[in-house]
Amino acid sequence: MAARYWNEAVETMGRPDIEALQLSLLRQAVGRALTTPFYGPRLEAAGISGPSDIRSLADLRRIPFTTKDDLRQAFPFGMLAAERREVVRMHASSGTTGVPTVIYLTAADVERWTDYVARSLVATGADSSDVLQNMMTYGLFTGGLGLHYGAERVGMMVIPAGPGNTARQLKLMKDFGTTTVHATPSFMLHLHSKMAEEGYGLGDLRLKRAFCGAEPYSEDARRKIEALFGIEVFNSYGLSEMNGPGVAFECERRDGMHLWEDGYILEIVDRDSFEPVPDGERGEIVLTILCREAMPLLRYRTKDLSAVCPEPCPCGRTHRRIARITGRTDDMLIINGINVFPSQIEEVIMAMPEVGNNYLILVQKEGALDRLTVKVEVGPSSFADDSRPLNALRDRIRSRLQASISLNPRVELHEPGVLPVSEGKAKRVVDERPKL
Ligand code: DLL
Repeated sequence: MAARYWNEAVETMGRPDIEALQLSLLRQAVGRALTTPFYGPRLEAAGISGPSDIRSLADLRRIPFTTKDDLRQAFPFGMLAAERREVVRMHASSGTTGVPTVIYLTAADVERWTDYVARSLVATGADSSDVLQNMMTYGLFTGGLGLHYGAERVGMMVIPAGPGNTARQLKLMKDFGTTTVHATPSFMLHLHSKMAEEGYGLGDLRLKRAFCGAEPYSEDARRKIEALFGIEVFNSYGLSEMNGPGVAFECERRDGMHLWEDGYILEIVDRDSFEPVPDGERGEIVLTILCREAMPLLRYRTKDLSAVCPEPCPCGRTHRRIARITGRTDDMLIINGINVFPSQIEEVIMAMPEVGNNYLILVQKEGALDRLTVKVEVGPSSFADDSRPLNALRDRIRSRLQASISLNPRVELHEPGVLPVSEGKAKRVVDERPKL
């Protein structure tokens, strides 16, 4: 197979060159981080007061980890390393509470991100002859704009469809000869389940490939989507803290995701001891973004579990591959691609005096999509003969939850004592979706 590159020199760099580049970029990143209210005192406390204190890549381990909670503490500008007037874009993702995780980018940062995405897409075999339908959300979520810019850079014709609305998606696919889609894997399965009903057959489509990510899925799910549509599915990993999509992407081999090591330093650490694990062993992904001017993030604990694929990739790219993500070390739920922390739901519910102390979060599959139900106990007086106040309360809970988590849950109200009370630590989340 003739490997095609976007930037061959960078993508096939030898390991010593990658490491030398990482060291020099890490020094710059540390220099920038030191100027921020969050990292300044933290790095000083770790004995790092200037870039020259980083003498080798091994010194990375002197830097303390950064967590999502740190991002929350630093909200809104505690990690900003650029002048406000240099910032051209922000994105945000859910935090563990109502405080979101915010990321800032300068024009040069957007440019670099665009480059990581462009090279990822070319690695899948995509080129300017392709029509890309982007079914990810445009907005604060990074899946829409992030991939869009990279695809345009490659010269693909981009249809900025956004998510949902299967009938319109299928019509766009047919009318414009979409060859490539970007979607969550669950939406791909949902789309297929609606095709016949909407009057479309595979013969109406010119689809060749899909970029799927933003939520966990199994190898079986990949094969299923490939078989149903007769296409190739490429796994794509990213997180808003590290820009978004374009952190790691599968090449034409579809066997692990190349993580762009000129942009990120990858560590995989034991989930309990935080010591590095050998290649091939699973642990938590820890990432350092090397070049983001507006907002450095050093040794960010992603909470995602993966492993380094130890073998070099036959495609010729030297940037190491990570294996499919098999889970998280925290309780973050990903529901139809949207990140939700149970604590966000609790915060909304507990702020409503009509609501009792017991609640349950239920996540199920409904067809190909995820379904969130929040069961809430309310005071006995709410269950009077007149059901109108109850309905109003249900609507109020639903709309407050929707405002907080950007999902429209089903809300069930129950009389006190109906929901199970667990002994010891309350089990608030029941996730009935099939495991990976
Ligand atoms: O989901 C960015 C993205 C957009 C990635 C489009 C890929 C495609 P966040 O909303 O910040 O950003 O969520 C990041 O989603 O920490 C993982 O837990 C999960 N995740 C992302 N990609 C994958 C994947 C975007 N391919 C969080 N497999 C991450 C499994 C994934 N989980």
